[in-house]
Amino acid sequence: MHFDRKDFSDNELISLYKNLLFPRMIEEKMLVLLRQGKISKWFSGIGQEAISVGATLALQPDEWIMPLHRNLGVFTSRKMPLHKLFMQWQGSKQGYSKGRERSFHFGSKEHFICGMISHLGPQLAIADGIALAYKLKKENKVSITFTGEGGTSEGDFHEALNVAAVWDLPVIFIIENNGYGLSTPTKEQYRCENLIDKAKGYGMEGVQIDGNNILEVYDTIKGVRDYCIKNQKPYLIECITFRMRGHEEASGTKYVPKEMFEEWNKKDPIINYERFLLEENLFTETTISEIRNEYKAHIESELKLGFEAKDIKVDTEEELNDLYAIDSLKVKYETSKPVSRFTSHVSRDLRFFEAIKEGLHQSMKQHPKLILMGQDIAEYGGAFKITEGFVEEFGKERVRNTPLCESAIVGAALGLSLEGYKSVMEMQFGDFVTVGFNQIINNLAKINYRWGQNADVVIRMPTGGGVGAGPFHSQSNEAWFIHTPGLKVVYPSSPEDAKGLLIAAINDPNPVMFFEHKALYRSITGNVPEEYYEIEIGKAKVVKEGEDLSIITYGAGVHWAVEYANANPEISINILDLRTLLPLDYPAIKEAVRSTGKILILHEDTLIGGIGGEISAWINEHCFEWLDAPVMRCASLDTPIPFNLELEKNFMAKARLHQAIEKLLAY
Ligand SMILES: Cc1ncc(C[n+]2csc(CCOP(=O)(O)OP(=O)(O)O)c2C)c(N)n1
Ligand SMILES: [Mg+2]
Repeated sequence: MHFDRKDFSDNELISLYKNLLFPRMIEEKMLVLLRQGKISKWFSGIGQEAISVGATLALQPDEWIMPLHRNLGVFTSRKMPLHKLFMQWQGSKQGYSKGRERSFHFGSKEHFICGMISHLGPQLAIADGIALAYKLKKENKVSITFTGEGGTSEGDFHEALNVAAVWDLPVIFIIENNGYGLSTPTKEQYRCENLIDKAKGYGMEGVQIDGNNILEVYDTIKGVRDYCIKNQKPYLIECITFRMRGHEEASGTKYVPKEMFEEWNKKDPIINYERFLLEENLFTETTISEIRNEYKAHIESELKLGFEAKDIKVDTEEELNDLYAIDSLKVKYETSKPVSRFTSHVSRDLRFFEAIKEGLHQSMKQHPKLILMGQDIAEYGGAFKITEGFVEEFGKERVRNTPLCESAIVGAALGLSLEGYKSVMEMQFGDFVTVGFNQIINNLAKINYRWGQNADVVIRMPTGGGVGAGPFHSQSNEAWFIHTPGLKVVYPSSPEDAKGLLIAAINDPNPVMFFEHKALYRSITGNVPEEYYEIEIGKAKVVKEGEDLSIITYGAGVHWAVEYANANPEISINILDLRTLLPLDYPAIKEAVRSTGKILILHEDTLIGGIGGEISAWINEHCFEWLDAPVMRCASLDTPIPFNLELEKNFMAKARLHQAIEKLLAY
């Protein structure tokens, strides 16, 4: 292994050595502890330390890193206190995730480390968002993100690299090619000769380096960092290395030919570098022993501290409270009203889409750090023209057309949030959320609970049918998100609510799925205040009072219910518009039951697993005494949504509304 010291100072070279040695010594100690049954298993980075360490040291301490499961060297090189890391690995409350996350699946804002989720690839696009924030702030910084060679097969890899290239983002993508993805060798993972060849395909520069040579890694990444900042471009680096232990400790290495270990043992990053430093007379064997002894003592004392962690005291309230970042629900509406309502009393009629547009427009003025992202939202104005004229007013930097890649854009939105930006992403159609699903469900929703980082992101979801758009432009998929703790799900039915709720969603520091029924965009008109105002998330609204039965509904369902009530004035119908589906307004639901004793839950979503089932169960548990009939549901057919208008009409819940009301009244 050839080491080129270039013009690195002696101190720099020795410091690199120490940083390289430290994670190795920690892991060697952990192997002992594992055998003694004192800690749980983890993913070993033995043999690959030069990459984590070199990359981290090549950056400034306030540049974000997106490490993965094999990157202990990132955590140690960012000088995280070792005892706290031990506490983390033991699942202690005093670790970095209050005992909620395992091994390396946690982050720390203080150390500018973003915690991974198990799915690996999603880390990559978060780096895009962070780099975008740096770019917008005109800061001379890069973000750096890791993937194994296995992870390069994930779609996330493609999307993240492509977005970084198209948006000219200063991101360093590091591939740690260690020969295996669990048991899968590279020849079963990809067909190109070298992964670095992919850089060209994305229109970015790339280099393949010896990942076991700390000087090569450190020097290359330092240079690449300068390149990325100066040219405002991403860069791909493939580090060739080898996994010296099993996929995770205790999982074995039977599938790896013995000769490989022999070969790579000779390339050990620490032993080779040590030899080089001895040859350069930078230190002696005695210094090495001194350094080792010092670390040994440090590790022992930190371990002792780590094992002093107290047992977890389970506190259900704290568990639930940490789901959301301090939010509008808890503080804003109870203590003060920072966002006024109806002070000027000036209002006029707007169509549903115009109200959304106005809410978005006023929010862009209110928050200079609000970024809009979506396909065709800039010059084209979006598929539904919600953002028409925005790019002219707010510029290309804040109104961003995206490539066709929902997953990376949700990931980038999260990255923006890490750097203090708000973002609204427009799904061109709510149906396409499926290809951004993982980032929403597993990253946005869970991150605050996992390690206290909020995801200040709103995802606008043009939703629903009734316009003959067929199975993939018409779905109601709100129930998928209602089942995901950590998200908020908002679904307005009137122009006034749409504007106020969208403003509230953008002000809310948590991830909000904002459903906009497409059929309402241009068919509904209503009075909308001109001013900037919020409608509280989590509060339902009585649309119409009545005594014979209550219809609990939302979205298009509200209009079906009102239409029905108007056409049948002899029936006194109470209509409750939920407006927010997560969290639900239980007191309002209770009141709807108490006031009529007969409940029909109406939604355009299909029946099985729809929110109607959840509300019905809740009423059954909490309002049984007030019921005069079983809670009934009226929902769409449990089929995909057909294209033909007659078939679609029949599919819709509305087709069975009359029947459902008759049945309930007759009970
Ligand atoms: C989406 C997804 N599929 C499968 C897994 C299971 N899994 C965890 S790590 C891993 C191998 C990863 O290989 P590579 O990217 O080369 O990283 P390495 O472990 O070699 O560092 C697999 C298959 C996962 N975590 N996520
Ligand atoms: Mg691998």
